[in-house]
Amino acid sequence: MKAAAKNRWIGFEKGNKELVLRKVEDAKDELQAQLKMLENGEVCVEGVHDLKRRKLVTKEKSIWYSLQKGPEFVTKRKILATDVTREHLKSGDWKDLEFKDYNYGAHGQPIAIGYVHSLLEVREAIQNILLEMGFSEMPTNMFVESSFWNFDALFQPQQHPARDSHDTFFLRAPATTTQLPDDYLEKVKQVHQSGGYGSKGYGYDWKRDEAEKNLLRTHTTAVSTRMLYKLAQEKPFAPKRYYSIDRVFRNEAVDRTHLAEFHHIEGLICDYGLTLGDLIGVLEDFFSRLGMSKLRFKPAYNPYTEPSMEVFSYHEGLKKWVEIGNSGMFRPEMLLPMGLPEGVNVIAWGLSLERPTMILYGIDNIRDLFGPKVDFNLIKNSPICRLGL
Ligand code: FB9
Repeated sequence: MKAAAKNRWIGFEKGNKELVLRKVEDAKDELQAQLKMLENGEVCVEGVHDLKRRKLVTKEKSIWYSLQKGPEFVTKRKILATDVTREHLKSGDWKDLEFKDYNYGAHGQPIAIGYVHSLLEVREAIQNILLEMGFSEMPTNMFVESSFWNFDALFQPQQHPARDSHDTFFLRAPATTTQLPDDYLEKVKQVHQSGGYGSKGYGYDWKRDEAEKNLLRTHTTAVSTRMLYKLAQEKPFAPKRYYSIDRVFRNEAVDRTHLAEFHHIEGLICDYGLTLGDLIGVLEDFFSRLGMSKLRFKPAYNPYTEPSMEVFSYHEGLKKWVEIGNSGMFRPEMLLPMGLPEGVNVIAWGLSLERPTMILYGIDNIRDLFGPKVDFNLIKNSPICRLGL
């Protein structure tokens, strides 16, 4: 009824639903017709949608392929020879052999070779830059250090927050050291307690047993103190350029860019009359060899350097200013108790090895680069480091 009404075959009188009126002489049953066409394999496109809606038809997709013999069609595959073997030569059937074309694009057999960890690639590049700049490496083979060389000798006060176990890994055994140079230690105690050398010191009660506590070094600046103290004992004084690149340990929260250990890169120059200008100059020289030319310097604070500066470089790839290190002039309260001559200054700077490696190799998470979760494919496929080249 509804369909008939819809197809205007029938109609109703106004207000009298009971009476059905004939509207057309002969009702052409479109639907019927379409179903017939379908049976004969003809499709009337405009009707299909309606037939589908009425679930009278379903659409099925079938793909047909017609196969013809190709120009190379053979019934027995011809094995193309790839080598002329002794047998071929002996049998003489090499004459009618057909050879496979050379595939010049073929990859060679993967050769099982060792892969240099990208950190070591960058380490070597930075080491070569420092050697070219006349620096010589400091011995950094002692991860365990005393609080004395790691903090006190750097004029870092004993109640400084970095000196508690929240930031520093202290050793349970051997918990303390006994090998500290007494006379020098006395001078360090004095400068902490009551100053000298133009400084008023910190004015607190300095404790030897605090300085004797063993820890995992928090920076390779601990090695710089040892080397500067040793240099101060060598008379006459000779200017020196030293560098260190090795692991340091900090009890820090691990996140995308921080682990509880990283590689600290440090450079220092010890000579008469060095100024902040000399420091800026050597920083520009060093970082320009690392491909970072546009530098900015921001005043900063370190317990052992005054003045101190954070160093920033505009990174074209990242389109932003990146903090690329820290630097400063070692305080007289650190240098003079060592016995370095008046007028000798030490300019120094530091950065990490992980940060440049992550940026140069596009590594987002430090865990992929260093530690138990290193992604070996990342190491295998890492291109050689072209720094300073
Ligand atoms: O490496 C750092 N940034 C960096 C360096 C190079 C780089 O190269 C890219 C190819 C372009 C990119 C980034 N930083 C130092 C800056 C920051 O990452 C900082 O957030 C993290 N710092 C570490 C310490 O974190 C607790 C990096 C590490 C660092 C900081 C300071 C020193 C050493 C390492 C120092 C020092 C110092 C100061 C005065 C005298 C002597 C030593």
